Amino acid sequence: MVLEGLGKSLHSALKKLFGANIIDEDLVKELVKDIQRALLVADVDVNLVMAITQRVEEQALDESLPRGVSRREHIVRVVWDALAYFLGEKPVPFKINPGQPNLVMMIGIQGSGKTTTVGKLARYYQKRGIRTGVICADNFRPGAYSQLKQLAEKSNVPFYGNEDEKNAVKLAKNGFKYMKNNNIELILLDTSGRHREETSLIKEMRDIAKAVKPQEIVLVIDGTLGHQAGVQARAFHEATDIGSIIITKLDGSAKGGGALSAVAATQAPIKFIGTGEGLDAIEPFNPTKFAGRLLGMSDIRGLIDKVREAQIDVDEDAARRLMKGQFSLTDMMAQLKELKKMGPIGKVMEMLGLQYKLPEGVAEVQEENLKRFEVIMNSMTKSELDDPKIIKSSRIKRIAAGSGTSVRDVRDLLKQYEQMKMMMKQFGKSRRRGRGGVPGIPGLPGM
Ligand SMILES: Nc1nc2c(ncn2[C@@H]2O[C@H](COP(=O)(O)OP(=O)(O)OP(=O)(O)O)[C@@H](O)[C@H]2O)c(=O)[nH]1
Ligand SMILES: [Mg+2]
Repeated sequence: MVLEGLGKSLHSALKKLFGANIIDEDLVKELVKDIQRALLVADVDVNLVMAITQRVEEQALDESLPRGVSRREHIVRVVWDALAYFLGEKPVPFKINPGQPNLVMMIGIQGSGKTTTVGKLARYYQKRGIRTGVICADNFRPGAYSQLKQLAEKSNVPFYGNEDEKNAVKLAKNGFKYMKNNNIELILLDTSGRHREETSLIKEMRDIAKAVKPQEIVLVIDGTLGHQAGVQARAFHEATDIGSIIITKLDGSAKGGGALSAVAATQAPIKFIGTGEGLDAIEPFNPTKFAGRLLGMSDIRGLIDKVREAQIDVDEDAARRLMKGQFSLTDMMAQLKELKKMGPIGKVMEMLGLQYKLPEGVAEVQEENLKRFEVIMNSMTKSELDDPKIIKSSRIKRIAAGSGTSVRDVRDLLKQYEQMKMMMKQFGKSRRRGRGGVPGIPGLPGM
């Protein structure tokens, strides 16, 4: 995954939130510290880190919760929004006029990933039905021609290059002509990376751009630069108003968070990110989605809806009794109903990113079962409901007959009860040992 380290630590910060019993100022402070630590390790600029977490701190305990939104949901959303905000604006794809030659030119310092990115983009757009071609205007590095030629062949896109031509501007012009003659809609121009710094890079960009008038100029930045990437991005963004950015090597780089946030801070639009050496390792950059992925939640709406649906006012007394193992059949029924409300519980857990497996049987509370249990319980006395231990075989027979069910049905109910009681006891114990209960399952001890 992209930025695995950052994702993991942000995710575990949020997990704490879901596992906590009380959400107060101390917890938010702890959350903020965890987020700060995670961002700093990902090489996010200190000032940005402070700005992000200040936003979280200010809004997390905001008194006015929107109607129907719980504190937990609210905090998740605040963190998510803060990250997305600092990762940039809405996604902006390349503007490609169909049927026209659209020239997109790549620039970037040595080894930033231009040629690889041209290869990836060619494949990406070709697959989406846009006639795409690539031009090698790198007359500087000896291997450049064959590198791009091979990439083009792999994706079956037209290639233009000329190893004997030493003039980059001429290469670009001839290539453009060639592509136009072949009715290519998206023409990707690869340039040389002889530059070590921004000024010489920008000069060459101007020379070539003057000659071929690209529709868009893309600065390719190496994500392993961390927040230093911001310097390049800023110089570039100031020099052109048709510029966008692609950040490469975000796979496995501990510093990618720094590069992303620093570049976003310059307001230059980040259009794609490179996430590997392979030809398919490129994806459009969408700040909101990306922030969600970093938090380990791919779908914030889905998550919030689920959490909301599942939100239950927990009766504190009942919870306390449950944890002491004082657990009646009536309590069980209430719990089963709450569990059912959450829908497929595994899904909820997955969305919260928690790998917790409920004991078998508990998760699969079927509508039918619930109804049958209710019918059976209606034939029980109050003392039987409160203390099912006293239900031995003669009582079982009586209850089965009275409720029109079978002895086996009654035993099933009692079995389910025993299982659940055991589970409650275990949660109670693990909580006392400080491991928390079932994080995030409202209605079960552990909230
Ligand atoms: N892991 C990883 N490696 C990448 C990515 N993009 C490019 N690379 C690698 O980075 C190295 C340089 O990539 P190139 O595409 O040749 O870079 P360039 O900017 O064209 O280099 P010059 O033409 O010499 O300026 C190659 O080894 C690529 O495989 C990426 O997203 N992830
Ligand atoms: Mg190259």
